[in-house]
Amino acid sequence: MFHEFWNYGIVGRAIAQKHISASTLNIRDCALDKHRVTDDRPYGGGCGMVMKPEPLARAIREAKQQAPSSATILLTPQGRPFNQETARSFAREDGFILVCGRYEGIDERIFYDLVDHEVSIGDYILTGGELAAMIVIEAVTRLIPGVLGGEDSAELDSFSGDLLEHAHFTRPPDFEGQQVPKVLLSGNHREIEKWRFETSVVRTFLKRPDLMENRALTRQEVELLKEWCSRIERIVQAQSACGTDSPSGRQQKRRDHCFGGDKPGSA
Ligand code: 4FV
Repeated sequence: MFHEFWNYGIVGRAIAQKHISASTLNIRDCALDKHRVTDDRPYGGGCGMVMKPEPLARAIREAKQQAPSSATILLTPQGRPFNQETARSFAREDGFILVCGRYEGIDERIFYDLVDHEVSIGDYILTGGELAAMIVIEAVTRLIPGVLGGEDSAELDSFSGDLLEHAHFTRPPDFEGQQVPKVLLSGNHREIEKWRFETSVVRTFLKRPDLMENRALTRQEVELLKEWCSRIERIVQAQSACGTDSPSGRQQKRRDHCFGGDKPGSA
């Protein structure tokens, strides 16, 4: 699985340009018995198989010899959720050893002194840790200085700040009758930045409010939300003023890209 991965895309380019080095160690090559067995039935019974401790321990120790300063990370659903912050912290390290399990799991005794961290890419079950390892490697490699050319910098990514990315548009200016927001064609970079900031805030507010609830908001964000609150307040006042809870208002379901509409706050 890694053979292709090491020769493809951002990771392939980063290896070719020597921004990173990467290698794999097959755990089965560390199984010394005639049939090179790496799994066995679980003590206490039950379905599925468990990864045996001996080949895995030998493999991890072999990897630690090759990379003594690297922490050993096991990909497991029981791990700490992997996110951009984790990726940033890993990118600050010299390197890391990723252990990709298979079967129901690995013998618990491996955790005692051979695994430094457990990381999960999400609350779902994979057949093996390989894909999870690739996700971690890709996310971290993008943050290595020099890997992403000038044209796209990781700094602008979603989660690089604490907001989702603004809406993106490219040619044609008219796609099936849908226009690109005029501000983006204005060349007025201050207005464009303002629009992009506001669309990021509204998208985050609507799609991932948790990203705003669990952190201190910036002064700019607070001001914008207050401005929206007062705008919404005015609308509600106006509604109650004309005492109508107009059905038309309700039906009026505005299919609005709400993230791409002309006025950023037109959510
Ligand atoms: C997983 C995850 C994951 C569990 C048993 C491999 C599988 C099998 N790893 N985030 N979610 N691993 O499902 O990291 O050994």
